Amino acid sequence: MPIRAVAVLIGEVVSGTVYFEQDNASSEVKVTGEVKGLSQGNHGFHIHEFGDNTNGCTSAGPHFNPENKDHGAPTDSVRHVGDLGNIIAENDGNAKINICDKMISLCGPLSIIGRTIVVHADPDDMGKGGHELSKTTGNAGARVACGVIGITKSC
Ligand SMILES: [Cu+2]
Ligand SMILES: [Zn+2]
Repeated sequence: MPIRAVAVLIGEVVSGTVYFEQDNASSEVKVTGEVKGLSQGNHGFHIHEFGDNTNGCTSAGPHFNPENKDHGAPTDSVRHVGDLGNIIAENDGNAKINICDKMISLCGPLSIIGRTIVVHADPDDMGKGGHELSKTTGNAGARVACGVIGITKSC
């Protein structure tokens, strides 16, 4: 039976809904949904460590990184588990999400359930921008919306 999860993203201007689906414990996770209210272009999109929004998206902590690696692109072998790259907003400010990721999981030690998904103001440079923050955050700037990932009904 597939495992499903959902996050409702809330920010001052930006909002959205993100769905996660995994067929079984060893299969990739399908990430779909929509985020609106963004500026046109790329926006960093990550799973952060904590499911804590008590002080807004800041309380979500750093990128989910249980294997203690440098920040990278989703396709890199050296990456944070939480590194999902960028989502792309069209000129209407809407970004459609359609990602398949082999690293995150909805169960086991790499589970993202109870953690936070964050959308950033700026593009994620995937660790290659040469900025002092490239290897930790991808220099993706402010956290413009976030939401805690929770288990949802399976069908
Ligand atoms: Cu982030
Ligand atoms: Zn990262």
